[in-house]
Amino acid sequence: MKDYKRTLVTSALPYANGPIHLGHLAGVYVPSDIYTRYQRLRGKDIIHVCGSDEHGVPITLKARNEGVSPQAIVDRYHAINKKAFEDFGIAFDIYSRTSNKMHYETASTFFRKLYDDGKFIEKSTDQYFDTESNTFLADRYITGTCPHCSNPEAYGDQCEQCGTSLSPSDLINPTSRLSGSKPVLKETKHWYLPLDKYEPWLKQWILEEHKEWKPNVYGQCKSWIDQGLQPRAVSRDLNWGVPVPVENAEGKVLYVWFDAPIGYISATRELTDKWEKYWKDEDTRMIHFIGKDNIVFHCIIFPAMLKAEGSYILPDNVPANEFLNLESDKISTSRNWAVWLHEYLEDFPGKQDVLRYVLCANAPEAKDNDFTWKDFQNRNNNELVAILGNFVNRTLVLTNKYYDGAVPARGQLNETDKNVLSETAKIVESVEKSLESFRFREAVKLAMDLARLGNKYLAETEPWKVIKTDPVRVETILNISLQITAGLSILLEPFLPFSMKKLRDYIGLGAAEWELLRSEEILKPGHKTGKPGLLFDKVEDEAIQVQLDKLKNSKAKASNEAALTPQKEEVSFDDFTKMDIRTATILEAEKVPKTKKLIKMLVDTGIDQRTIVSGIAEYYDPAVLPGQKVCVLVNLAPRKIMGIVSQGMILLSENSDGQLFFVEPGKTAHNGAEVN
Ligand code: B3M
Ligand code: ZN
Repeated sequence: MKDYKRTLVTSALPYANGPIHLGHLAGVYVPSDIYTRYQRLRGKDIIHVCGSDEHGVPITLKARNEGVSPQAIVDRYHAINKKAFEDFGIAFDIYSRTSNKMHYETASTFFRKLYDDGKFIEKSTDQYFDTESNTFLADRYITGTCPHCSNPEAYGDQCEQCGTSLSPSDLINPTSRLSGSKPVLKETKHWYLPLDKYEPWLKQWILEEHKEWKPNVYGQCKSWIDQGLQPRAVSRDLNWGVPVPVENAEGKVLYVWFDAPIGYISATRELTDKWEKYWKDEDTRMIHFIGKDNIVFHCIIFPAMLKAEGSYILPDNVPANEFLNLESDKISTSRNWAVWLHEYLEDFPGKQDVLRYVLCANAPEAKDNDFTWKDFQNRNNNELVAILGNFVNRTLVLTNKYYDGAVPARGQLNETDKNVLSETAKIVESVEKSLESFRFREAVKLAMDLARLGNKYLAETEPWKVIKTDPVRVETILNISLQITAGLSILLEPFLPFSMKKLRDYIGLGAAEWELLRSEEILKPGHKTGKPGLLFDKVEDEAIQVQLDKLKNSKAKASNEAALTPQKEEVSFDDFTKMDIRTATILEAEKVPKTKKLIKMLVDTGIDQRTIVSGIAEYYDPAVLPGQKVCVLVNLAPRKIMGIVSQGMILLSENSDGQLFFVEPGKTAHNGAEVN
């Protein structure tokens, strides 16, 4: 690898429309902080930039729902998230924000350069426009009927019932979420980055020159490039964002994913007037830390923007992590299925390092992984307390007991001593190699091996016994144990900054200097160590149960809110009698190909045998359905779903935990019996 003079580390800018949760930490911020802390300890010239991503439709939607301005939303969450990162020791050199002046100026200048250099395609297309609120509608602002499954509440970009991704023009009866009115198609001009033109260069730069990128990153880039790159709109008809800096562009802003990565540049400009040596000097190594959903933006779109602008360096590596699930379920803000950092600290005050440790040891580096509170408890109790805490505590207690805290001089080294010292050096080297290769799970396990080595050394040498017969020997044993203790306080600093600072205070060691790990003795004979405290304490079952109950309540509450919709408006008896509901039996059932949720059934309604399609594939195996008695609304107008004509609707109820159930008639009900 090239010998760079300096490193620029960026961490994905979290949207300022909600708090940070442990998935964010695991995916992006613990790895980027570990890497940056390590490089700083090695004395490298490195900066770490981050900040709030404050534009985009979700922020304007949240503002509308709360009846406040987008600025109020981003001000709230910028402050919450900035504090959460500080509380967890994520040591950015700057945590900026993209609604500030520096960013507007940086992003506008960047866009204008590409515009003036003729790098954009200008194209006018028809977009949905809400005449009542006089605004163009972003995809999420439009709902309508899904053409595939007839879900009446599908969004302009996706149907959440059958999972199909859509564009607004696919929707049947599109409706504006702003005014409820029917939007009209209106011509609008936007600027497009012709990614297709950069395809040959991206093929060479990524697929040929960066084969060392993590397989999950390289693979995603390859599949995007193999599918063929298309021009991508870099502006939107919105009133919240960086205004498009060209004439006659009122009401148009930069697309959030165009301006956000430029936020890394603006943050650097805020941090240092020497920002160009980080962004425009080939002797700088740029590394982006992100989650897998941001790979295309950081490996394809942003590099194409940088290449088009012409004066910037390109990322040398993008070690993206996969996703972390929580108790075997996807983390979800809307279902409150998450562990929010500020809430974690309320429940586990002072235990930031425990979460950092568990999220690193269990990181989704190559594939999605699962966080469980049981694993959190086990790793705290069986690793941090029983291995690391236990070793350093025994060493310091014995040093205080035998030498009043002073480091004893070592005497003649025997084979065991020599092995421990050479093993220690090997562990340090292996931790460095893992960290340099962004293998943080491996690195933290290797670092903890040093504590395991220390425990084994004490168990083999038994100073508490030997003290009676050979006190000189004990001086050597404890000298070596103290060197290992000091070594741990430096080696684990990137992972456990709070606890290792405490440990260095106990042993009277100042700032962690990585080079000390190569010295013969970190703590010299006669050096005074202090009174040891407990670095970690046990997490009890009750504390874990509280967290599990919290999650269970969230799930019940979320689905309860979903299921217990308020009573609908009153209907007359005549309205009801229009509906013809019959008892029926399912004869055949099969999954609808290319959908996640749909099953096609042949149903005997007593009147006839007919085909009905239902969104129940996530709850029922088609094989068990033949013979199932159901109630069917037989006079519902037929609907085409994924090309299948569905004649009627099988009545289903949704339980509080989101489970779907058939509304079943009595066992002896005949097919065709009327339900009144
Ligand atoms: N705001 C993070 C996300 O997709 C997105 C990252 C921007 S980094 C320039 O949640
Ligand atoms: Zn659908």
